[in-house]
Amino acid sequence: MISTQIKEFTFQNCLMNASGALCMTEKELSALLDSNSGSLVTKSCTMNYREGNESPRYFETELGSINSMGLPNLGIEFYMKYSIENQSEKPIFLSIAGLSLEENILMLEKIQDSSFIGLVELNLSCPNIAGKPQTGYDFERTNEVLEKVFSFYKKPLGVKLPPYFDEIHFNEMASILNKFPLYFVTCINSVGNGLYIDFETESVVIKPKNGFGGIGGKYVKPVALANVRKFYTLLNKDISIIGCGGIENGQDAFEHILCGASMLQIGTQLMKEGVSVFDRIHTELQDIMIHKNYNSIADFKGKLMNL
Ligand code: OXC
Repeated sequence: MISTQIKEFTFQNCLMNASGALCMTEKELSALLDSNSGSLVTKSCTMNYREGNESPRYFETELGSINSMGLPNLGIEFYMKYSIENQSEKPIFLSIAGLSLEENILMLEKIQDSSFIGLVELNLSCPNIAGKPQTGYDFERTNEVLEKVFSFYKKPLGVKLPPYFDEIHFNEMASILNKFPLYFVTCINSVGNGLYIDFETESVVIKPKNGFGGIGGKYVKPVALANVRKFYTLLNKDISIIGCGGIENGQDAFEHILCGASMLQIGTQLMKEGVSVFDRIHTELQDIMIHKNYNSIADFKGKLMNL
C-alpha cells in the first residue's frame, strides 16, 4: 500500500533512515537491513576513516535534537563493500560527503568502477565541519560540483540539500538542479548552527563549536515541509523528492507526501525509538490512508491544496 518508486527503483515502502541515524557500523546497518524500512542509507562517508568531533556531540531534547558529529565514519571502502555485499530487493543508498570536490570525485570514481548498483546520496549540506562551508549555500560552487560529477559519473545519484528560507534561493537552486540528470533531491539536512541551552546549568549541551549544531526533530518540520513543497513544484518531474525533517508519526509522514515527497527519511525519531519506528509509522500511515480512502501514495502525493 505504501510502496514507492524512484525511476527504476521500487521500494516496498517509503520509509528509511536519514543518513547519520544508526547507520555507521555494520551492526547498525544490518539492523536497518533487517527492519521494516523500505530502504537504508549509510552514514555520509569520506575517503578515509574519520573520528569526527569531540563528545558530547549529540543531544536529545523534548522537541528534537542537536548534533555536531563532524562526519565520523569508517571510510568509503567499508560502506561500498557493505552495500555491494548486501544488495537485495531493498535498494541501498550510499551517502558520500567529501570535504572537497576532489575527494567527492575520487569517491565517485571508486563507486563508478565497482559493482555497486544502488543510489548515491551526495551530501552537500553538512553544517558541522569547522571552517568548511555548506556547499548547498554556495550556488556557483554547487553548479560547479554537479558539472564535474555528471561529466563522468553515470550511475544513479541525488543530492542532500540544506534547508533554504528565501524564495530567491529556492528558485536559484532549482534552476541549477534542473540542468542535471538527478534521480532525487533530499530535503532537508539539519537546520545548521542552532543553539540549545540547558537552563539549569546555564551552559550549552554539546562540546564542538561552542555548542552550535544541526537541529532536527519537531522544531524543523515546517521548514522541511516548505522545502519539500517548493522543490516539488520547481523541479522537473523526473527528479523525486525525499522528505526528511520532523517525521515522528503517520501524520507527519502523510504531510510530507502531500507536499510531494516520494520517500521519507527518519533521523531524530529513529535515534529515540530504534528501528521499530518503521513498524509504527508504517501502520499509522496505512491507517490514515484507509481512513481517507487512499490506496496508494500516488493518490495524494504532491496534492496539497491552496486556499
Ligand atoms: N548533518 C550532516 O550532514 N552530517 C552530520 N550532522 C548533520 O546534521 C555530521 O556528521 O555532523
